[in-house]
Amino acid sequence: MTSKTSNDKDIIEYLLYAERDVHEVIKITDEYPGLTIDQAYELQDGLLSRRIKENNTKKVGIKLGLTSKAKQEMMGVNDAIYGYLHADMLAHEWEPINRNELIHPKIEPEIAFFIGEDIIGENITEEDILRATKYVAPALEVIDSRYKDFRFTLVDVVADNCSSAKFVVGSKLTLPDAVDLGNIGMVMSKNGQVQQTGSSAAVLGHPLKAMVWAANQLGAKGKGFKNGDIVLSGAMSEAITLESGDTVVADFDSLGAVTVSCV
Ligand code: OOG
Ligand code: MG
Repeated sequence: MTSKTSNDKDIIEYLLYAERDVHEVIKITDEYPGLTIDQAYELQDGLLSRRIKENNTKKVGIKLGLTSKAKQEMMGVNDAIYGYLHADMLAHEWEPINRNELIHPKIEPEIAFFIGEDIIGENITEEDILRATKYVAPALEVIDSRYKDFRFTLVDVVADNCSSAKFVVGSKLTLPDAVDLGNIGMVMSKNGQVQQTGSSAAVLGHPLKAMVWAANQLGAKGKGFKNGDIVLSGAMSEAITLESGDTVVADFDSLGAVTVSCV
């Protein structure tokens, strides 16, 4: 039997190379059914330090996931999840994403928060988040679970950095108190056809609630949102598939639109 430490190393390499070599892998809980959610976050930490070294990149923000009740029910969980965004995941509206670099990408509409001061601690409130938010902006997140058929348990997805792959932020920045953040409608189209509609109310009832949840989870570990971070607050609708030749537009009330294309 191998020690916990060498298992951790094996799992981290397994997920790192799945991403690098663009191939899907069997979910880790098939081999390690006893893993806990705390261990999954430790694996995520280990994976991200390795990823930063390997890709010569750095942390630029945080993403929240499973913030909608519908998605939580689908997975049989009561909790959202969080992962990290790296500089090499940042994509641009003017530069198509390369389908060859991804396994089976899906795309989802989100509100991005630009954090202007550190929020590290516990008992963080919505007011604290609002005060620390410089701007909000429309965003699209490309998720690309490294697991076969995009199927996983909560432990699997947390260890896999919550399926993070790419993200694009629209260029229009809005002051957070200039809009009703809890009630922003959104229409997402692919190649000119409407695919999903949604509302920011789908994000734990209000995106600020999701932000508070994450800040306090991080705070309990001595971490938090940092000045300069971009935080993706969670999908406002179901994700849709992204294939070569697709152009996806998410158009948000008050915040404007953001576009991604894929070659
Ligand atoms: C997990 C990541 C979910 C979101 O916004 O809910 C996520 C997944 O569904 O692969 O990023
Ligand atoms: Mg997401």
